[in-house]
Amino acid sequence: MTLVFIKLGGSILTDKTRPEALDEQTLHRVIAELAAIRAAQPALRLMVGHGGGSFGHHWARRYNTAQGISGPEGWQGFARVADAMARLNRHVVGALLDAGVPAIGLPPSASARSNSGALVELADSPLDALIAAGVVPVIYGDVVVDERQGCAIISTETLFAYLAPRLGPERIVLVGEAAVYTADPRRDTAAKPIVRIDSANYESVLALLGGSHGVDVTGGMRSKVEAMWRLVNTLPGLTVQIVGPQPEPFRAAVLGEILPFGTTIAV
Ligand code: IP8
Repeated sequence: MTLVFIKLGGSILTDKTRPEALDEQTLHRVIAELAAIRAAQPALRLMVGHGGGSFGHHWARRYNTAQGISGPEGWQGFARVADAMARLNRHVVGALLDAGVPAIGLPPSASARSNSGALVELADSPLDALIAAGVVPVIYGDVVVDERQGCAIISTETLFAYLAPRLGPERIVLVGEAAVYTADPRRDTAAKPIVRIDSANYESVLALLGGSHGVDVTGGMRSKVEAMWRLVNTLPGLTVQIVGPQPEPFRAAVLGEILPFGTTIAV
């Protein structure tokens, strides 16, 4: 049984420059592809995670939620971020159900705990049981209760990094930017995709990476690459693919085919 974790990035599901703006067309296109892959490969097990885009990041920025509870409005901000993320989750789960996929949204904030922003607890046994049954759990970057700072924001990549040793995926597919680039492709026409990140080039790639486009309180591409690099180094055999949402790269990444597009992170 092959398990694949798939992150649908907030940048493809939403317009990150406008608060709570869902990109319905992209959502439905990606979900239709996912449903087709699942129908063609009934033995494949999937867990979906999604980012915050202009739902969670908008409110988190407004209340400074990633830094913890800092003022009288802190818990209101915490609740607003959770509410917005649950709303985005309903859209993703609804699209999966409409496409015939038995999907269930599970809010990480219901069972997670962190310490100074580091995730220390998250219920994994319901996920394990659901995945084994062929159900597709849909988790997401969320607020969590934090032992020291009151609350924190945990990104989808951090949830995946916590769950990967416990659930044993073969691949992690991060769907968003088409690849990791040598420079910001929006600003620099000479930017080139980096096909593979491994021990030969990891340090030099990291030196090239900055933040992300739009509102992102969890760090952008650099922190994603760092987190995924740590993970592939601790879990032999795991590969991470970074691809865009177009059907061909998306399908190839989920099925683990050799990719002529995107970036592979592997040791
Ligand atoms: O977009 C953070 O998740 P990410 C979501 O996966 C929130 O980094 C709550 C802002």
